[in-house]
Amino acid sequence: MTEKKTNLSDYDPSAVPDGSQYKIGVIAAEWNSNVTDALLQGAVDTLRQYGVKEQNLIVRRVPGTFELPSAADTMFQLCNPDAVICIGCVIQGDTRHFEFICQAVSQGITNVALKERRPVIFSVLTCDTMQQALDRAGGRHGNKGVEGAVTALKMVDYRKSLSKEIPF
Ligand code: DLZ
Repeated sequence: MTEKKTNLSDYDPSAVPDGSQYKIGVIAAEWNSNVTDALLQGAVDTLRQYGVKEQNLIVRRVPGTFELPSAADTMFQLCNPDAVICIGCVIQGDTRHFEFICQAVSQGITNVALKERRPVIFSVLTCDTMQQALDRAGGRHGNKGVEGAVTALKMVDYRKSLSKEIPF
């Protein structure tokens, strides 16, 4: 059976792990900041709600979505977070920038996650219109930053649960 999720902020609160021992990085692109500011707020509010301490929350901005993978990689090298949430918003325009940026960020985030063996969360909206993005940045479809924060906590918990079984 397929499940169609209509609101990105809908989740089961009882299934979200406690984040009080986790160090989480959040990197947001400046492009389309009316959208990425709302996603960033959603992510940070949710991380705080589930116990992530201020000193364990690293928030940074980069110029555009294209820069997110390299910025996440640098954050892993210099700050040693348990996970990094990448926040961006790419809107289809007149040129082919859209497809290059979407391809680079999705592949780049996957590469960093596999290299670091730590979660790198894809909180990137890839939309045809600004309205579609606003609908997913606190509008009628919820907030993709909230979804990213919940996913980060679950994925860090997943990794920690395995490291208890097999020390590495
Ligand atoms: C250049 C560009 C364009 C056209 N569109 C977007 C966009 O919709 N969203 C976004 O986050 N960034 C965009 N950028 C900027 C690129 O991500 C990047 O910052 C520049 O190409 C410099 O590497």
